[in-house]
Parts: sequence; structure tokens; C-alpha cells
Amino acid sequence: MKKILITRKLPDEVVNPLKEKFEVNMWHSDEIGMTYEQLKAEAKDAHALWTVLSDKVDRELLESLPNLKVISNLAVGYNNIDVSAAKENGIIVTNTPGVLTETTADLAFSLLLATARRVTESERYLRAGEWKSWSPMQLTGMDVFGATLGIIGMGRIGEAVARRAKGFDMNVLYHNRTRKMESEEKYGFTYAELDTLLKESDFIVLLTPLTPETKGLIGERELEMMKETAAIINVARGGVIDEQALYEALTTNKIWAAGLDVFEVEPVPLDHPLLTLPNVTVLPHIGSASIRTRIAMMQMNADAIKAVLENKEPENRVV
Ligand code: 8YV
Repeated sequence: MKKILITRKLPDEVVNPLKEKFEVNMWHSDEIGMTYEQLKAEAKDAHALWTVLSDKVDRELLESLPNLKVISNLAVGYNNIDVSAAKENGIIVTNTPGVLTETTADLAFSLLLATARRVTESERYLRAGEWKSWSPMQLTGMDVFGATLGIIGMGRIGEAVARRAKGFDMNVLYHNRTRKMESEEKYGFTYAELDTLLKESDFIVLLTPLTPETKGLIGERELEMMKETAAIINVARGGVIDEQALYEALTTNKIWAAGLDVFEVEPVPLDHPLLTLPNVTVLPHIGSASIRTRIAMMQMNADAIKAVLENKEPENRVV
């Protein structure tokens, strides 16, 4: 029987059908994930690996797994996997695009609204018993309606965010490697060079994958170009922003606020300087975390693993 290693605890409804045909070894805990060493040891004779973003799948690991045919990652991103090493070793890699687009766009927009209107800060204020009287400028934020939104990385999720922004009467600029002419016409988005977008936007949403080109894309120079009243929202990958530069920009009032669903190191350490700032709204990487979406993502992984182990072509192959 071919062997599948699942590195996180997943619902029975998606895993049980696989058990009819394959030997499934699933991690047991919801509280703690598998370490790299545990992954390496458990994966030794696996034919398939079902991974998540926090699993580092590097060359060393891949080259220690002689049976491995497929890695299916529970995410649209796959920056945790050394895809060149996978390719060289004839290992297929699949991901979960499409099904998470709208859910992740909802979360991006929630974070934008929460950051603009200081939602989590206001809740903390109320719960801490600080709401003693009403004062006119207390907890005032920034208007979202009518503001200019700049989207960096106009893929599927970027477009879904931009469509939502239109419902808020926002003016939408975007920057992307390639122009999206059809969508520009259909939805009225405007292409802008990066620097123009940085200078003109009131809210900037980051939606680029993490690649060597986008690592540290938003650093001191870029933050300096933003409006003092602007907020930056990151739902992409922590590494796209230089966190140290972001901290400096927020503490010296170069920009007004940040909303972060992602961090360079996840889970973010509690003593991270950005967590000390009231004008930073933080979430624990929940972009795609709706029940329906997560199940749909898992179903895609299960289908891809089954296809490869039955010598068929899987869908959503990235390598
Ligand atoms: C992850 C994400 O799926 O898909 C991605 O690339 O960042 C999220 O949707 C989620 O964080 C689980 O790893």
C-alpha cells in the first residue's frame, strides 16, 4: 500500500476516503505542529506528503525521501517548498488555487476596514474599561469610502479585493508584473507604476507571492513615499515587507497604520516590536480560514494526492 503523510490534523471527512486505498499517517495534534525533524523522520518511506505553509520542505528533506512522488500543499502559495529541488527529483507539487480567492479577499477587506476604523483597538479600549465618557475625537480613524486603494500584486485575489473596493466607491490603482487590460476595462481599475501607487494610495494592500524579487519589496524607501495618513495591509507574506522598516515608519509617523495577517516568522513571537504598537491591527494568518473554503482546499489536496498515487495527472500542479 502506498503511504501518505499528513503533517497536520485534518477533518475525517476529507481524510477517511483516502484510507480505503492508502496507508495514511496523520499528525495527531491540533495544538502543536510537526517539527522539521519529526517531518523528516515520519516522511521516510512516504509516497505522498500533504503539507501546510509552516512545513519547510527543502532540498535536504526531499533528497532523503526515495519513495516520494507528490507534495500537496494546503495553500495557494508554496514558498515553503523548494520547487526546483522537487522538479530535479521528479516530485510533483500541487497547491489549492481558486477556491480560496473570495474568502481571502473578504479577509483582506475586513482587515482594511478594521485598520481604517481602529476596530480591534476600540474593542480593547472598551474591554479594558477605558470607555468612561464620549469624546469627539476619541478613536477616530480614516474613511474607506471614496479613498484610493492601491493593490500590489493583481492576481485572482487582488482582483477580488478590487471588486469589493468598487462597492465602497474607492478609486482603485494596481501594480503588477503584467497589465490586466481586460479587468481594467471591465472593472475600471487603473494601472500605476509602483512609486505612483505608493504616493497616491490611502490604503495599500499587498497580494504578491513571496519570491526572491518580492522579498523586502516594501522597505524604507517605499514607506517613505507613502502618505502620512496611509495604511498598509499585508495579507500576502510577511517577507514582502521589511518589518524593521515598517516599525520605524509607524513610530515616526511616516505612515498612519498597518494591518497584518502575515509575518516574517509565524507564529509571530509575542515580543515582536510591531505587536507593541496600537496602530497595528494583527491577525494570525487567517486569510483563507472559512470552514467551507478550508474544506474545499483540503478536497483539492486529497484529489491531487489520489491522482498521482494512481498514476494519473493531478490538477493544480505547480511542478
Ligand atoms: C493558507 C495562504 O492556506 O493559501 C495561502 O497561500 O497563505 C493561506 O490561505 C493558510 O494560511 C494555511 O496555510
